[in-house]
Amino acid sequence: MIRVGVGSPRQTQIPPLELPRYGAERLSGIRCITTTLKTEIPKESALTAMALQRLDALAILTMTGAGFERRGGGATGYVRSTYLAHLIPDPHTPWTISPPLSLDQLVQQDLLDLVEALETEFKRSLPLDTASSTVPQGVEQVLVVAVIPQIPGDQDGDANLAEVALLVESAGGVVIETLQQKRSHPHPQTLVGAGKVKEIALRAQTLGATLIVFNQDLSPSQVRNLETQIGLRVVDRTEVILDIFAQRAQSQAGKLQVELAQLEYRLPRLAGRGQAMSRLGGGIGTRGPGETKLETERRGIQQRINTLQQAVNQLQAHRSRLRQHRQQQRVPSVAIVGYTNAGKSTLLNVLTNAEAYTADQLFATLDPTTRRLRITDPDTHQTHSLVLIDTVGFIHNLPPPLMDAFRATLEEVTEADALLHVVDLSHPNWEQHLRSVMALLSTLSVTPGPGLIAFNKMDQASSEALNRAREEFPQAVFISAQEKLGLNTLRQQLVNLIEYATLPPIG
Ligand SMILES: Nc1nc2c(ncn2[C@@H]2O[C@H](COP(=O)(O)OP(=O)(O)OP(=O)(O)O)[C@@H](O)[C@H]2O)c(=O)[nH]1
Ligand SMILES: [Mg+2]
Repeated sequence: MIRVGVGSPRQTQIPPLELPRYGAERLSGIRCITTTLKTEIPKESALTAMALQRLDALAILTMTGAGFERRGGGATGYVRSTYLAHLIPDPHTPWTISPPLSLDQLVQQDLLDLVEALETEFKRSLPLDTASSTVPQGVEQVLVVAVIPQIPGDQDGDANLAEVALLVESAGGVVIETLQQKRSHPHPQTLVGAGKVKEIALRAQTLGATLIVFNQDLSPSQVRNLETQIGLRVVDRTEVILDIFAQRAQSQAGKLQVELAQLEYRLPRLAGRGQAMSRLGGGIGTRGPGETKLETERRGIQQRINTLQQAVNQLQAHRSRLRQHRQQQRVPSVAIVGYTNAGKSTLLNVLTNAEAYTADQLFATLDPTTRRLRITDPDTHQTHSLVLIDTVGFIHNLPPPLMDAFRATLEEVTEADALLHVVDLSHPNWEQHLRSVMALLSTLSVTPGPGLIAFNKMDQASSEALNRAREEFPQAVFISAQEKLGLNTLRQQLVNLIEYATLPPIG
């Protein structure tokens, strides 16, 4: 097919969405010939356009001729010299340009040979785990874009980067690269500036990314603008979290709450998503309610949201009856809370021989698990009985639609007699995690009972962290759920906690 465009290679570039996609080790099969009046070597913008379209090659003909220059083109112009540019697997200068060639020399180039050789080189240069041959089909290849707000003295930036990567992995994707940008003011249309958008598009093309994840929330129009300019699906942190939740939800109640959260988040984001961006294909940000559901008119979705809201209300009422039943039996309850991946489910398992799912991923647990725990006092031989509740973990900036949809689950926490706050002391950001959990707890409508902090994973914690935690939280217990360390002290403290929590009011 021959496509004729008027303008520079950048202006006449084929829109990213229309380009064929074969992955990072293949070229597009498109060759482009461009003419220019200038004699100097091709401009960077033309070469960038070549890289963005993954052109097989770009032939540049520099034209000259008296009539040509005076009358603005036509038959009197002739080719002065030509250049042949093509991509190479080099992250810094991803292209190379030939020395000036005569037209005859250019015509003699064997482009098929060149393309074949280049594709072999591209394949060889890709890191092993991203070469398409080793990546199972359907695993999202993610380019993470981290916009770091420029706040003086902010050290949380790096930690948040690691967290986005963990979120992507927990959703089943592979992070192939992270691009960072420090920005004090977000760009209203695209969050990052135009230059950065181009860089993202270029890197995504070069690496064969299938999805772009931003570490910050994007407005609906920002998503649309970015998708058109980059030519790939773009999702934000909240979508990734919603996706993990959708994958983890096992129970009826869990699925119900996830669907509600997703619909509430997506309703304002529905309008005008291009056909090519149809979410039918699967992958991160596409699970949960199906595409057909999302395409139904807003009213339909609003009705579904209403129905789900009612179902969640019923769930709330049902859970509340269960709790009342427990209270009548006078069994005190302790909710295990903490940042996601702190080791809450592992702790429940070692204390009660439960078989809750544990994994080194974020949001492994979604549905609450409740287990009876009996503790015998070694001195008095008196037996205390309590109910331990393990539930969904927290994360900083937990998306508001999730907070709302999961109110029935979060109530298990707020209605417990006491809280056991598990903190992963081996995590470099344990203090930030602890603060985030405290902050989230304080936003819940019902104030939870007294709390006990258990610093977990002390088998892997640094001595600095141990000392810091001991100094700042002298009342806390130090445990390793995995290595079963400190559990007797914890049991004793739990007894003290429920005795304190269930003291009859004075007077
Ligand atoms: N080294 C070490 N690892 C632990 C310890 N306790 C738990 N882990 C590991 O930490 C990871 C997370 O444990 P989970 O029990 O699933 O954590 P969680 O708090 O329930 O996490 P979510 O349900 O995802 O919020 C797992 O890989 C556990 O094996 C510990 O004491 N030491
Ligand atoms: Mg868990």
